[in-house]
Amino acid sequence: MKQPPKRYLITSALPYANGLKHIGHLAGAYIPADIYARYLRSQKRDVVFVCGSDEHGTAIPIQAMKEGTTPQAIIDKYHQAMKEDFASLQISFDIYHRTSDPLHHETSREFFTYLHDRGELETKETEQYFDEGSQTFLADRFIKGTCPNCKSDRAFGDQCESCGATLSPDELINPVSTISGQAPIKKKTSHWYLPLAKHEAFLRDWILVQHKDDWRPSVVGQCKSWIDGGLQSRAVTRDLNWGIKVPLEDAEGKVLYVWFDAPIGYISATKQWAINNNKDWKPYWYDQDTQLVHFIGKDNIVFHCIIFPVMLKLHGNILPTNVPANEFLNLEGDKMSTSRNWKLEMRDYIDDFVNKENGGDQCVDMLRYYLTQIAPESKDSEFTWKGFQDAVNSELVSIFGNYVNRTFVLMHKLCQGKVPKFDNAIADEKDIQLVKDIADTKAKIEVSLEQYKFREALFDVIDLARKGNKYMQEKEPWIIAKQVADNPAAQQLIDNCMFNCLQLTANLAVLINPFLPSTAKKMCYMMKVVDKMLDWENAGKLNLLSVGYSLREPQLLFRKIEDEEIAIQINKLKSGAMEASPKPAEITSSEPQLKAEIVYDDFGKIDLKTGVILSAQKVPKADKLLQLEIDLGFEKRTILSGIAMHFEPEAIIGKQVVVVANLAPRKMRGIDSNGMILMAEDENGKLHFVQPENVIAAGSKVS
Ligand code: B3M
Ligand code: ZN
Repeated sequence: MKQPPKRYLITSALPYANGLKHIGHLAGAYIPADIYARYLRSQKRDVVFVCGSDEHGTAIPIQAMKEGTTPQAIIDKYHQAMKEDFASLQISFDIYHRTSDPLHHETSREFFTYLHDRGELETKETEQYFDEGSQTFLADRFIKGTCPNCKSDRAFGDQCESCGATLSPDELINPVSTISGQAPIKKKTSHWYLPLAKHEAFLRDWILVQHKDDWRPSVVGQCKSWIDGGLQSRAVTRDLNWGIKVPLEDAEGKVLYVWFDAPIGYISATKQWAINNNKDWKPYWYDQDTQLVHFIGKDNIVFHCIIFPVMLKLHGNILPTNVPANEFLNLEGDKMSTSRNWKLEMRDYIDDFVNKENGGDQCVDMLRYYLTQIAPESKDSEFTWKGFQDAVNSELVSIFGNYVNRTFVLMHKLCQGKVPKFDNAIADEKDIQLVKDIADTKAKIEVSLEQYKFREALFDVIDLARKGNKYMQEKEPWIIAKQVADNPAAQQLIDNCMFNCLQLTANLAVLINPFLPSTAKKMCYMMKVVDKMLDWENAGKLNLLSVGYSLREPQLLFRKIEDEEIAIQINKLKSGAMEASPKPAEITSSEPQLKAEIVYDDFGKIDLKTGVILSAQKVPKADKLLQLEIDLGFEKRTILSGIAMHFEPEAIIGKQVVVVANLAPRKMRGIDSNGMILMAEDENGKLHFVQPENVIAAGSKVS
């Protein structure tokens, strides 16, 4: 067997302190790293897990402009908020640092100076856009113009917001400064560059040969296309007044490029951790027997696999052992996007689930569970609220929670709440198989985790609980219990079964611990054992609970997620996105289109009443129709309405509506529709319910 490394340094991408982070980030770079760190800690390995806020780069001053405040206020606010959110979701960083810290500035300047003094950087003079109004060079993001590709005027110097094309400032048609609104001029400026081409041979060998089999294919593939595409020199400095000042005499107004200093943030975080804990940080960055693992999203691959490793090599540091980058997580059928407000922030989940009365730690574990189960390890994956509900209700509740609960209930009922004795003499094949399953599962999970296959590992834990349920179902101790009065010897069959079920429960706690730490803790409480039992070496043992030991009453490990909770979330997501959708710049037709005039009597013939939607369901083979059951106060009606493209059935239950109550019935798809509900259509073609301002009795007259 391969000797494990002496120590591990685990990093999660440093999130920009320019806004709250969403669950896509969480699933990509934080939960997997946390599982890995917890797993290694449970093996008593030497592990340091570092992260922190990325507080430089143009993203920060841009956010400050948006919020009408200073960059400093922005980083202070979001650093604190992100730190809290990670803590709420039990991401167990050993340190959550920040790149505005003086220790980081110093570490980054030292790094730059080291490379500079050894002649590893080159300087180049280029012409860049300069804003005379504010007397500053303009970073790509500060230049706006017309997209050469789609002709939209929502294009920036780095990317077009309309068509997504990657741009350089020179390609923009009619560029203007977003700071002054003026057209910028071109001005000469010089910068320091990291000449990557010089290191091509090293990168080829290190990634494409040495790591071709143990890194994820998508990571190796992306690196290969970068290298094959020709490695350009990368500027490591910028003209900007926010960031780490370039530590040279002739560098007025220049700062280190954010992607130069941010990964160095891993080093400064390690230093700060060492100071806090009275440890030496150096072995973590210099000793070859350290396993350095970067957890990131796929958009950060080039920085962590090409640029930073070159910097590390030149600086004499160790290189990452692996960079398990994840793909993207989509949300309810669409890419997550801050500008379109199509996202689920960690904070939203914390507020709506964790901080609720029926929430707490179990809801943390529910999210951790689902995000691991759908982790985009090899391809993009998708978060849906229905999927979340299913994962919780039919796996955590019905399989894992149910197994543990049944075991406890039965041991209290059939074994007086004490761990019974196992009699080997009457052990059968099923007993032997269960013991084997426990050992096999442990071994399998270890292999998966060492290969960063978290989905698979978690599946195997649940699968073991599934096997436990099956074992218990087949043994039927509750049936045997009926025979004990006539045949006292039958009790031993029950005892054997419950002994195994209990030892399996203890094993499940050890195995689930890296993934769902609160659940494991709760199980320890129920079993009256100390958390030390969760040490990984205990997995596979069958004596974790001693014979005769009395255990507590069971607690529910997971609650169910109700349909209404899901409906509320889907609604929230959709209405949030609606608010963010761009309003048309102008009303196109000047004359509103009106139908021919009517007299009052015409209107008086229409009977309008308020109602409440009692139920809603899709009509088979009719994309647009929902079948609604409406309470009109004096009676209930079935009404078909063409709103299925706009609302999820479960999201509109309980809504007040206005109904044309005396409309002649009409048959559609074989169903009688008795009336019509009124809807308003907005400028984007989206439908809204026409409804009374406040809740009033169903059947109220509308006129
Ligand atoms: N802040 C980009 C990102 O959040 C960047 C990561 C830095 S990791 C050193 O995607
Ligand atoms: Zn475009």
